[in-house]
Amino acid sequence: MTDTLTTASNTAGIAQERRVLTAIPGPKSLALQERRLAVVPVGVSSALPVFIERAHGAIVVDVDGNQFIDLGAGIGVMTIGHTDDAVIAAAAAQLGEFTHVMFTITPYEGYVRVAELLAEHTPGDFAKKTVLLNSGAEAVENAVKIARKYTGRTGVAVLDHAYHGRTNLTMAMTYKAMPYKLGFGPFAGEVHHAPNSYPFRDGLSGADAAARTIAYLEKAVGASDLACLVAEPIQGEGGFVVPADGYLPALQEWCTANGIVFIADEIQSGMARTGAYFASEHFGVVPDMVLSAKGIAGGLPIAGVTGRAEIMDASHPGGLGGTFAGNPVAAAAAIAVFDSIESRGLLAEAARIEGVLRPALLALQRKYDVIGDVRGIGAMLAIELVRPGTTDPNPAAVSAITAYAAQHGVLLLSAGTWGNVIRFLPSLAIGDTMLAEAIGVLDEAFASL
Ligand code: PLZ
Repeated sequence: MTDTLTTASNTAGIAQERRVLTAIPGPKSLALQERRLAVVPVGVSSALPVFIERAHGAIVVDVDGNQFIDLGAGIGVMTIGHTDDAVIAAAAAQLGEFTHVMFTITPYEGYVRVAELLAEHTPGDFAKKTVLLNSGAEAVENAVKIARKYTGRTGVAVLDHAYHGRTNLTMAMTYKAMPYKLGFGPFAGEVHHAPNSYPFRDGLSGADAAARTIAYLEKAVGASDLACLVAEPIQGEGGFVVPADGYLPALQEWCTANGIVFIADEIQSGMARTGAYFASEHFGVVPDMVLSAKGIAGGLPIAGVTGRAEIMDASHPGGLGGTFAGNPVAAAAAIAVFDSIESRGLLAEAARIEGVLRPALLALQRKYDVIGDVRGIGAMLAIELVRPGTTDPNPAAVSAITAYAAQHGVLLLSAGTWGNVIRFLPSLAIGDTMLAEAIGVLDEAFASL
């Protein structure tokens, strides 16, 4: 794949190259940051206060003209690349037709088409239905709501190190207190946190880790009180934690045996990121419900809960909805994203990226003993940093590496319960040359530690 992209948009002139022209942040960003601090609360902080003006492909350009190689894609949203022609064209065409009528007043085809595409591309060949929402957290909320209605039970099981959102229920479902929960309670009840599978830290086989999860839930809650178990097939904010083989199938089997709805939160891991439409496929699980958001619409806000028709139909008419939910412009963009994944063979691009990035990360691990683990699938890879010779988390090294990278024109995201993970989730449009260049900067960053 070449590093030259063409586009119909006014971002056509953005060369797919790294360019550092000023100190980072530059003077214009600093001035904007000052305005921002006066009117935006400190609770909404930014990992890197450089203000973005334009973006294309895998490059974001700041107001000072600096060009960054984007290895985070806005946390896995810009999966098919920034300002993608097909997405722009589809959204623009819809903008000129109508932007809102509200599906629960008068419906439109785009919503139905997105539901058809999700039914087709989520795991499982049974009848499925989809409700569309605006955000990942809202999808999680609705999945729980539907599972409760279907089962007539209240309990919600989640896994340690999970992230499910920032609303009241999803804060309760999220593991990490700081920054997501501290002082923001009381939280929704009936949420139960069970141990997960974290091979690097627990050393357990999938079967043993699942036995531990299940034993906890049976003892502390009781299977018959659980409406659903919500799990990220690969934990996102938790640090791209890939469960041991057999862990997820064992959980699913237990859920099925006990009438518990098995829900895959694929908000970060889904939509082609791992080289499959949904990461569940890599683990051989077919969830009762799959949640999607982030990468589904090229940056426009839309999210979906897709599940077995009989579960999804448990809600009475009028029980599900929302003003902007399934917005027609976002739906048009989502259809263009699905089309692009097919017509451009983007699932294979995730494998190509893994083919370049994984060996490079493993080589860095051999060189720098601060890298304790290299893991992930497709274009969802991570390194976990430790104090050399131990598994003690090393968040200071992550801060130093991400700061060095930013100074040198590479946007890198951290993750993990201890903030000691660097995650790589670039756009599938990133070329090999830019990947290699970013790896070069990463190598320099580790050398500078
Ligand atoms: N479930 C698995 O990854 C969003 C949030 C970053 P929303 N993750 C990034 C932040 O600091 O807010 C996420 C996720 C998984 C749910 C969500 C929530 O999705 O669209 O942010 O609500």
